[in-house]
Amino acid sequence: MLIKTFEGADMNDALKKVKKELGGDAVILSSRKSHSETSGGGRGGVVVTAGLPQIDPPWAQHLPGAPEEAPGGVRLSEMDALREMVERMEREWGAGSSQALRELIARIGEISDQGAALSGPPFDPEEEARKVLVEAGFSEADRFELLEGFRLLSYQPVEWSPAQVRSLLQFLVSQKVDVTGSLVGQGGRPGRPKIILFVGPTGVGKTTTVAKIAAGLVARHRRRVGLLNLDTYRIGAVEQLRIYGDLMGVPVEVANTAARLSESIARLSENDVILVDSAGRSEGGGEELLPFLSVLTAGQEWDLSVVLVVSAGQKSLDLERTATSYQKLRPEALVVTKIDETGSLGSLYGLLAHGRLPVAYVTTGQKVPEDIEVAHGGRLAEWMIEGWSCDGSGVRA
Ligand SMILES: Nc1nc2c(ncn2[C@@H]2O[C@H](COP(=O)(O)OP(=O)(O)OP(=O)(O)O)[C@@H](O)[C@H]2O)c(=O)[nH]1
Ligand SMILES: [Mg+2]
Repeated sequence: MLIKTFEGADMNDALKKVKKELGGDAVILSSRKSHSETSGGGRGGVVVTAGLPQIDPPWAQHLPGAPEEAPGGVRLSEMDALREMVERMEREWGAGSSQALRELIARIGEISDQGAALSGPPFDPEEEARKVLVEAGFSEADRFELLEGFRLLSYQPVEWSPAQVRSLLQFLVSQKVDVTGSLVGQGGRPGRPKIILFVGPTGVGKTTTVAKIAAGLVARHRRRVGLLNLDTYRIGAVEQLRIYGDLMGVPVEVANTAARLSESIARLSENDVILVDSAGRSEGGGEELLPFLSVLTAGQEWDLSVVLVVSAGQKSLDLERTATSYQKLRPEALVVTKIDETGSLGSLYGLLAHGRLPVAYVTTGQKVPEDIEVAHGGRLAEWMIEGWSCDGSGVRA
C-alpha cells in the first residue's frame, strides 16, 4: 500500500490533491488540522493521510530481505511499515491522530487471519492417503496395511502434493499384485492341447470371457481353438457358447457328465487350446465340477489350468469368500471381470494382495472380443487408486 499525506487550505482542497495524485481508488486514512504555514494553517488548513491499496511504497522495497507473504496475502514488511508510520504520526501529531490507520491495520490483521483460516491446516499426506483409500473402496484392514507402508515411505521432510500421495499408494498396491501374463499365447499344441477351465459364481462373465479369449486366439494369434461346455445347468447356456463358436468358426463340444468328458476332449485334441466353460451356481462353490476335474487332471497328455473368474463389482468380503470356496478346484489364476462397472476397485485389493492367486486377464466391458486385456500389475494398481479409465492401451488377450 502506498501512503502519502496531503495538505490543503481546507478539506475539499486536500481531497482534490489526493484524487489528482492517487486517483479514485485512494483511501483516506486520517485527517487533522494543519499547523503549517503553507496550507494556510491559520485559516483552518487540513492534512489528509491517504493510501492507495496494492501499491508498494518505495521504502518497502528497501527493507532487508524479500518481503514475506502472510497467509492472507498481506506482506509482513508492509504491516511493519504501517505500524511504524502510525507510531511516527502519533509522535509528530499527537495521540489519536492516526486512529483510522490503526483501524486499518487491525482490519488487515483480521483479513490475514481469515486467509489463514480459509487456507486450512497444512497438507497432511497421510490424511490425504487415508481419504483416497476410503474413496477407492479399500476395506478397513487393507487401509490399515497400506497406510503403515505409506507412513514408512513418506517420512521425508519434503512437501507432498496430492498427486505424489496417489503415486506412492499406486506403488504400494502394485507391489502386492501378482500377474501371470497371457495363459495361452505360447502353451499347447495339437496332441497336447492347453486346457483352461473357467470356474466361478453365476453371472460373473465366464462365457463372455471364454468367447473373448477364443476370438483373440483365432484372429490375432492364429491358434487352433476348441470350445467345451460343461454348462449343463442353465437352459440356454450351451446355446450361448455355440453361437460364439459358430461366429468364430471353432468347434464346440458339450459334456453333460464327467464320463463323457474324455470323449469330448478327444474330439477337440487336434487344437492348440481348449477353453472349457462351466456353469455358475449360486451355492456350492464349484462342488459339482469336482468329478469333471478328476477326469481332466487324470489325463497326463493335457496341460490343464483352472482359472477362477470373479467380478470386480463384488464386495471385498464376498470376493474372499468366493476364492475360499473355489479353492477345492485348485485354481491357478484369476480373471477379474466387469472392471468397467465399478468406481471403487479398491475392494479387489484384499483378494489380489492376499489371495495368493495371480491375475491372468481383466475384462472391461461387454463387447466381444475387444473388452479384455492381459492383466498388468501397474495398471491394476492405477485403476484401484484412480478408478478405471478406458484408454485402450492394455495388451489384448
Ligand atoms: N460391463 C461388463 N459386463 C460384462 C463383462 N463381462 C461379462 N459381462 C456381462 O455379464 C453378463 C453375464 O455374462 P456371462 O458370460 O453370461 O456370465 P457367466 O459367468 O457365463 O454366467 P453363468 O453361465 O450364468 O454362470 C452378460 O450380460 C455379459 O455381457 C464385463 O467385463 N463388463
Ligand atoms: Mg455362462
